[in-house]
Amino acid sequence: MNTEAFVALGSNLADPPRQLERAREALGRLPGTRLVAASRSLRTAPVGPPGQPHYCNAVVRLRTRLAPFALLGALLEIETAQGRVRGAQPWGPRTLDLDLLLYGNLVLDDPRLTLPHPRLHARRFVLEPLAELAPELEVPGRGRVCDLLRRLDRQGRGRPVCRL
Ligand code: 5RU
Ligand code: CA
Ligand code: CA
Repeated sequence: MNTEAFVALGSNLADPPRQLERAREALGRLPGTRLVAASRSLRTAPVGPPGQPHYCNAVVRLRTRLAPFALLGALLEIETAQGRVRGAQPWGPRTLDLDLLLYGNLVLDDPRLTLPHPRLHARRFVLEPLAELAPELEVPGRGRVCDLLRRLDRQGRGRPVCRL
C-alpha cells in the first residue's frame, strides 16, 4: 500500500525557516516515502502560551508505504535529531514540531495518535498552508479544507453583540 499523508511543520527557535528546510529534506529521505509537494513557509503569530517568538509554519504532502505508527515514530525522530527538547511547558517554544495531520482517509482515536489531527480544523497556521496544497481535500468528519478555512475567516471577523 502507498498512502497519501499530510504533515504540518512548525518552528519558533534556532532559525525557523532553516529548521523547516532541514525537516523537508529529512521527510523526503524516509524509507518508502516520497515528498510530493510542499507549501510555502509562512511566518505566523504565536497562538497559545503568550510571550513566544513568531513561528514558521508549512505543510507537506507525502506518499508513503510506512504504516501510521511507523510514520509517527519517524516524525518524532526527526524532531529529536533537530534538537527538540520536551520541557515542562507542553506548548513552549520548539526547534521543530511535526504533526501528522492526515493519513489517507484513516480515522483513529488512540492515546498516541489521533487522526485526522484533532485541532486541524481550528488552526489557521495549519489550514492556510494545507489549503495551498489541497483546497478540495475532504477531511474525514470535518469537510473540505477550503470550507474549514472559510469558516475560520468568518469566526475571525466577529459578530455583532446581541443585547436581550
Ligand atoms: C494552544 C492553542 C496551544 C493553540 C497550541 C504553534 C496552539 C503555535 C504553531 C503558531 C503552538 C499549540 N502558533 N502555537 N504556530 N504551535 N503560529 O505551530 F496551537 S502551541
Ligand atoms: Ca503542533
Ligand atoms: Ca506535535
